[in-house]
Amino acid sequence: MKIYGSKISYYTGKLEAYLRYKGIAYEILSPFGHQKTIRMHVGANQLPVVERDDGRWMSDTTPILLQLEVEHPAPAILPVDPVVNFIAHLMEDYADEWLWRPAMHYRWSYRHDRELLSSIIADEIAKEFPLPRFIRRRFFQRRQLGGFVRGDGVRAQTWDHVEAGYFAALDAMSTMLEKRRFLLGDAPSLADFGFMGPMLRHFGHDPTPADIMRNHAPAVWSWLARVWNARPSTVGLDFVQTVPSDAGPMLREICETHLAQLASNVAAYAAGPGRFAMTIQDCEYIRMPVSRYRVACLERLRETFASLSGQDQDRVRKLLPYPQAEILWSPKIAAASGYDEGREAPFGKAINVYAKGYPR
Ligand SMILES: N[C@@H](CCC(=O)N[C@@H](CS)C(=O)NCC(=O)O)C(=O)O
Repeated sequence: MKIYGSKISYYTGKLEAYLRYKGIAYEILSPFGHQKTIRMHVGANQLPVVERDDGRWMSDTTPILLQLEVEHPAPAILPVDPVVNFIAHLMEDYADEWLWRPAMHYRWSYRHDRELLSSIIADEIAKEFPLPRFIRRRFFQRRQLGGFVRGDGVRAQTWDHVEAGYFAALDAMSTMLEKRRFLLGDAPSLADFGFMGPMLRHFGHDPTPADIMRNHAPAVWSWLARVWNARPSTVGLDFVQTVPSDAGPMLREICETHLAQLASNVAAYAAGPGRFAMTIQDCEYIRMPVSRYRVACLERLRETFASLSGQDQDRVRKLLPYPQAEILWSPKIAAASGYDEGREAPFGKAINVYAKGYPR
C-alpha cells in the first residue's frame, strides 16, 4: 500500500511499526503536492493516509489498525480476554491523545530539537515549496509552536506538568516491562503499537526526550527497538490472561490525565464554541482547544466498555478505581460527536483532532 506520510510523524511511525510486524508491504510517499487529492479522498489533511491497491483510501490509525486486523488476522494484536482487550484500547487512546502534548512540547519548545526538526521537515515534506530553506524552517517552527504547543496549553504554569507526564509514562512502561517483553504479553498488542506513536518518532528520536529515555528509562529504549524488530516468528504469541498488577501506575496515570481531559473536553464541546480550562492532577490548563475528534474517541471507548459482559465491566471498574474513570460508564455524556455515525472509518471522511471552526 502507498502511505502518504513522513519519517518524523507520530502516527506514521505507529502505522509503520504495525505494517512491519504484519509483513504488509508499503511505501512512504511525500504528501507534498497531493494535499487536494488527499482531502478529496479522506476529508482531512493529516498523516498518515493510505492509498490501497483496491482503490480505497484509509485514514486515522486507530480504525486503520482495526480494519487491517480483520483482513490480516494473524498474528493478532487484540488480546483475547475482553478486559485485557479493553485496557489495550484505553492505553492506545492515552498514547494517541494524551502523550501528543509532551511529544510536541519537547520537539518544538527546546531550541536544539526545534532547529533539527524544522530542518528535517523543510527538507523532507516541504522541500519543493518555492521559498528559501530558512523561511520554510521558520514557517514550521512558528506553526508547530503556535498551534500544537502554546495553542495546546503549554505555558510557564503547565510546563513542568507536561514534562512530568512524559516521565510518568516512561516509569509506568518500565514497570510493566520488568516482567514481560511487551506491555501486555509476549507479543506486541494494540497497546504497544499505540505507544509507538509518541515513543518512536518523537520521544525516542528527538534529542532532548531521547536523551531522557536512554538515561531514565533504558527498558523503554530497548522495547522501542523490540517492537520495531518484532516478527511473528520471533515473538511468543500469548497475551496476559488478566491485567497484571504492574499495570497499576499506568492505569492510574491514564485516569488522572487522559480521562480527565476527555471529560473536560466533552463538557466544553457541549457548551459550544470557544476554548476551555481544565485541571489535571492539580495543574490548571487554560485556553484549551475543543476537539470534536476526542469526543468521538470517548464514544468509542464507552462503546467498547458497554460491549463487555456485566462481570467483565466489574473487572474493569476494579482496575480503574478512580473518579475520572466514571466517564467510561456514566449513563450519558454531555454531547454526541456526530462523527462517523455510519461507522465507515477508516474509509469515510476523517476530521483533524483540532479541526478549525466549531464542527457541529
Ligand atoms: N487520529 C489520527 C491523527 C493523525 C494526525 O494528527 N497526524 C498528524 C501528523 S503525526 C497530522 O497530520 N497533523 C496535522 C497537521 O500537522 O496539520 C491518526 O491516528 O492517524
